[in-house]
Amino acid sequence: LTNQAMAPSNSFTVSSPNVAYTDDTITSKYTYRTTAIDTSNGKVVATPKETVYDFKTERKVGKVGLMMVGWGGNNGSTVTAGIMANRQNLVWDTREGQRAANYYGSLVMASTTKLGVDSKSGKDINIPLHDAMPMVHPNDLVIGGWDISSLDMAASMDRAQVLEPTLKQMVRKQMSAMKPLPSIYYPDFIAANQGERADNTIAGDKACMDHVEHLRKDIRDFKSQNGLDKVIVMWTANTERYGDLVPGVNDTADNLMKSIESGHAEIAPSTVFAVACIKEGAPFINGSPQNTFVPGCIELADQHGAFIGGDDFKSGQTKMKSALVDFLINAGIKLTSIASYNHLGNNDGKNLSSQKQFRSKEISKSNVVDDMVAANSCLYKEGEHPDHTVVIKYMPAVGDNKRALDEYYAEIFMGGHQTISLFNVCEDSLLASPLIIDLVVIAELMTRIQWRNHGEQDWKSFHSVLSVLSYMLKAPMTPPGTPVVNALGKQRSALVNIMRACVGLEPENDMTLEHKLF
Ligand code: NAI
Ligand code: DG6
Repeated sequence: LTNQAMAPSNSFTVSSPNVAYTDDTITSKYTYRTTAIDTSNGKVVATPKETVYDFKTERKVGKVGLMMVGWGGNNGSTVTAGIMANRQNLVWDTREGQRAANYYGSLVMASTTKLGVDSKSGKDINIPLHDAMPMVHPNDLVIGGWDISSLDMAASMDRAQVLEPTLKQMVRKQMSAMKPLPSIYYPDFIAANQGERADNTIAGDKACMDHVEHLRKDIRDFKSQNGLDKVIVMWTANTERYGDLVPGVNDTADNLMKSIESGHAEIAPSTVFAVACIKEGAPFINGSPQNTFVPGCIELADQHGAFIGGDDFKSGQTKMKSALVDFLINAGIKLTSIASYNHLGNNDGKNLSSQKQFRSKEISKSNVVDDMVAANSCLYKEGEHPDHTVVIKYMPAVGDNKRALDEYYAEIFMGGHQTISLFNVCEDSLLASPLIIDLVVIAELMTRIQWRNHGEQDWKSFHSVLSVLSYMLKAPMTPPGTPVVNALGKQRSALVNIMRACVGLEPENDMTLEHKLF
């Protein structure tokens, strides 16, 4: 091991006795500093604590495939066309002038992070997040997937009504050559109004092992046909209803597998996909709100050391909420109610006009401020919580241009009130597509990182449940028994600082003492 090799794909090297580069790996010895609190004896005693870890990252990214469930939907077709446009550096005419392909909205591709301070000028040096570690470039993703609708991707993109006609024309030929694989369809799980598009289905209307095996073979075939090193699978299909959690049915990995074998009616298509991916070792991410990851599924992932992540893309209204509420409560302002209305006219909105599917979305949109409220005992008594309501209405005329209206009502100094009103209009799928990219890029990265307690022999992977994906998800799943963090800033810091630890750098702490102590 040396500490001075530079891989061409990396934008910087770390010069430190704690970091070693080989052609294949980056290894860091990292001291994780936390504060342990002891409240016994009626006192609160804070003690600095240090844990030393080693991290090892494989530098070779390899050839990566992205398979989307619901490929022919608005998100699936938009992200596919977007990646093609980027790959070819396309420029197209719009009524507002020319537009060029970009990755705006992607944390990985369009945001930067402070690497450090230039020792000569004292200025911050910022790098694209994508350069913080070796990551797959989205332009290099090989894309495929499944849909219960047989439309090819060009027709799907037309149906979605998201992209400019001039752009669609430029990718039409390639898109028309892409056809979704048939998928499993259990009508009870999505709205009845979706039935008319289900013309591309695998026989059978409830879970069975044949379905698991069929999907596993689809993944293997996609991998071998395209010479891929790995495949990441993303659920961007319709929101399903919640599955009932039934003891003996989906509470343990064994019971879940038995329930699939016996065709139990409470096993959702998304759970069957998750099981197939877990068995195939393909990371599976749920971009919709339903409880795909029943306890038995999480246990199965853990048993197989397979990565899972979810739930529900955090694109617009909720992303604003998880930033704004964090700001308000951390500013000492007592938020007392949030009213969130939205209406949209795309197929997602049509599916959500059905009560059971709406309920899944209502749950994922409603829990996003809990941790911020619970953390501030100056403002909120134990168990006290702001009122929070979520309304979604289907309004066909506005298509994918979702309207989100939010009113935040807060109590300020001496009984006064502050009302903040937001009106957010945007193409829903243009916000969700970059999140799909981020989720894939980061999930892939996590497949190449290992850790161990310093001094131990054996390397391990991160926990199966990838909570590091939280920034992109409305209802972030965390390893069982661990806290959920919803605050957007904290989610970003966790992600960026884990990347820094993997290359042996301290967390970015924003103290900037070098500019204060001289
Ligand atoms: P969409 O309705 O346009 O696309 C969903 C696709 O899934 C459809 O093409 C449908 O035929 C297909 N499908 C349904 N069941 C399937 C199955 N069992 N197997 C394979 N394909 C299946 O919806 P859109 O707008 O693309 O959104 C997708 C999901 O992402 C929805 O659950 C939505 O709630 C969620 N989401 C979307 C966000 C956004 O901003 N667009 C943000 C957060 C979540
Ligand atoms: C309307 O709420 C439909 C939903 O699918 C949302 O568009 C989607 O979940 C995005 O929600 P948010 O709160 O992240 O903008």
